[in-house]
Amino acid sequence: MTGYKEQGYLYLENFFSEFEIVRIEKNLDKFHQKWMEENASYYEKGLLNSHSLTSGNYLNEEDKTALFQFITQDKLQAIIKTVFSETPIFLNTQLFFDPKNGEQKNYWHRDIQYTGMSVEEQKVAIGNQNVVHFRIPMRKESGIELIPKTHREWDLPEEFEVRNSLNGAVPSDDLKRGKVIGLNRGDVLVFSANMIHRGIYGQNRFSLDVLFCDNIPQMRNFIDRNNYPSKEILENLDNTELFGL
Ligand SMILES: O=C(O)CCC(=O)C(=O)O
Repeated sequence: MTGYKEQGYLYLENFFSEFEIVRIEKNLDKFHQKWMEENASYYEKGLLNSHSLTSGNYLNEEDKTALFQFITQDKLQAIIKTVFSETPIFLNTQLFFDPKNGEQKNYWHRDIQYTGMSVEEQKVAIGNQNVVHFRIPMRKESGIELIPKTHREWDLPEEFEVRNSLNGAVPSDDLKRGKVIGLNRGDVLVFSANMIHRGIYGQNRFSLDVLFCDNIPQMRNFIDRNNYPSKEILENLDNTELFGL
């Protein structure tokens, strides 16, 4: 499990057994079905992900417990320890699926570019603030394209132009340093949200992303405590330090 700190990502093939995946898959399907019923207009307009599976009422307490037990299991904890220098905290969950329109273009970005920070602030922040995605695909998918090492390194000029649509470039333009990581059911891709990356759509993808971040005041502002486990659920979990406890 080496390489994350230098490269900004970690690809673990065949990490989960079929048994482990099946246990959460039915909950993800249930959430997605309800989300689609209530958010059809956003899906029509191009939305390709939902979030906050552990808040709201699409899932019941039993479903949420199963999801939290998956998130806090020792096996994932072992990766978390190699990725973060200090114990991180749980940020949220997301589901990624294909956009309705098969022609819709993907977009290179760093998650941090949407936080309202200036470019100068972002350059500093990628050195000392971390949000990490654990992508867990339910199906074979084309995966994520990323630029290794950019979790700590700033863009080349053409990369900055592409993700910010400058000088005639558009965010879906190909980038020379891009590396595609295709994924299969059972695999995990751990990657820093600081990195320059984009999703590759197609193959009817359906992936759970679990996000963790540094337990520091700047990041705690982004946490919605409604996504955290209830007292009753916490009693059934290990590794509760992931919730700052
Ligand atoms: O899979 C995608 O469509 C994009 C994923 C992504 O950009 C992210 O997780 O931050």
